[in-house]
Amino acid sequence: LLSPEDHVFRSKLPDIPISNHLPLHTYCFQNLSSISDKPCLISGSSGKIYSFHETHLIAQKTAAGLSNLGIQKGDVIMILLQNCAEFVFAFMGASMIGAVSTTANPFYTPKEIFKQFKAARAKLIVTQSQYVDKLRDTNNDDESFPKIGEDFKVITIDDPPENCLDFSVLSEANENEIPQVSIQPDDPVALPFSSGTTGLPKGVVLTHKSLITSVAQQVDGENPNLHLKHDDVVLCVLPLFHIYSLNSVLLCSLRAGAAVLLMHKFEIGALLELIQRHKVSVAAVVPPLVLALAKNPVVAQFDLSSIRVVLSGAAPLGKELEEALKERIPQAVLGQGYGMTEAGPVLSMCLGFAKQPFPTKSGSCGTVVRNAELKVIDPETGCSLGHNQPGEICIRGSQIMKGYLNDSAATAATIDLEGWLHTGDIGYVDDDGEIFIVDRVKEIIKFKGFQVPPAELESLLVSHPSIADAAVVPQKDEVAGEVPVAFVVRSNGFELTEEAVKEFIAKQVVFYKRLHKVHFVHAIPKSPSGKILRKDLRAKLAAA
Ligand code: AYL
Repeated sequence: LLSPEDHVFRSKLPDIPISNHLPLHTYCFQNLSSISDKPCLISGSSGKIYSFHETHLIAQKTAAGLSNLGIQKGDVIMILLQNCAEFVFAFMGASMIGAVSTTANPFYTPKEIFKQFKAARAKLIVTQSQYVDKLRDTNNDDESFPKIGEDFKVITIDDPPENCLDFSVLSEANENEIPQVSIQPDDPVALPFSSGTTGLPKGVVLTHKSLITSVAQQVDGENPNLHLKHDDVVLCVLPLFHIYSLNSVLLCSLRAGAAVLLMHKFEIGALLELIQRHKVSVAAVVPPLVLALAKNPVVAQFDLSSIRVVLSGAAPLGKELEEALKERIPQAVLGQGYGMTEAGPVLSMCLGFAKQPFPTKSGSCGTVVRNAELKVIDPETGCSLGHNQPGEICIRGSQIMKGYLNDSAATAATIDLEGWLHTGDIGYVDDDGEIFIVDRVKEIIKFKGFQVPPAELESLLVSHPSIADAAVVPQKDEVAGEVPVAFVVRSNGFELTEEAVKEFIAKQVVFYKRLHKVHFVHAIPKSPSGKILRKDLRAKLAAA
């Protein structure tokens, strides 16, 4: 499968055997007997602690409960929750009966939730009572939401509103009633949504095998790339509905026997207080959080000496910011992980986090994970490049997605015939094997690590009667990294203000997809084949 001319980069760590023939839950709880009484989940808000034994048992009960409600192998449930223990029980419980979890942002608008719910063909939603109103069909003018209780079931983790069920129907079921199912390595277990290199959000099929491989690449082996210990307390403030936190925080901690401190939302004071109180030792963050930790004066009032590892990922981290945080938390190793939902998600991770660490450079996104191959290709010719030459990063290994849900064309455009997944990121590998990302050739805009798919905003914009054409591109932003801005062509003779356009979008999308600026233009630059010339628009912004 390897073309002889391919230049392939590998980890400095040797390949290891990976138990990716197991179901994900079996793998994650494989060491249960030796850590049974240790804290597994700590609720930041209530202080409640679930041991590994309890977490496993409640997940089993939840599995039985889901089955009692008619959920079968291959069925999809939607988890629409902020971080909480029930998220973990629902996800692991679904895995135990061969069901699949699609995770979504509870701040999504009804329209956004409905789209994902429908595309995933979910049968049940686990959520909080405050979000149930969004699931009622009165919210959708164009398409009607299926009916709660009739077409799908809704479980709430707090007092259930009308036609909804209490989470106890899951968590208090009889664990002996879990149906016997045979789970194959290639069966799906998670279905996050991502727009990938182009277009609208698509379901990313992650199998038991892909997630086990990814977790093992991080935390398994004699010298794990990300060394998590039994006495570690891992901060889980990033949302579990995003694959970064789900994989690198939750699944990795479960496997390694580390405790997970769950915070349902980010608030700097509460965060610092919890780090101090629970002696957080490993913190997974995104660049805007690094900014807060490095620059906010309130940080000086707290004891952060327990932190030994800070992992930043999901968006580029500025070198200066990295240096600034190092000054504040000098005892910690600060490094990056680089991931993409479709890649399972982790492509590379800082080798300074290893049990026997390697020296690393600031600004690097780490080294390709073990048991995987990475290459850098010339975007024009497709030829692989050697050290220090920037090109499109491609990855191959058992961790990558099986494909997009019901979209073989998009899958074929992302994973080539030789099994290489093309990331749409431009980067290079230096002489020490460290990866540096320098640009992005794909459309996606990253607001604080969240995906903003331009195609989604463009299709909303052109649905407006006074808009003839539109394009959305990223603009650099100090705090968020990037923000979406629009170029809009008004329909002949129509009056339309910037405020009206912003407002029109704002009421249809989650907060981070809101437009920060609207430029009215006479035409959108396009290639002869009709593709928006995004580079030209980005250049226009940079010049302004
Ligand atoms: P998605 N530096 C620069 N860009 C990054 C980085 C990074 N460290 N990490 C991710 N990106 C960008 O699907 C890049 O453009 O997954 C990439 O293609 O929401 C895109 O974000 C993917 O966005 C980890 C660490 C998971 C990171 C992740 C990232 C998941 C984000 C697990 O341990």
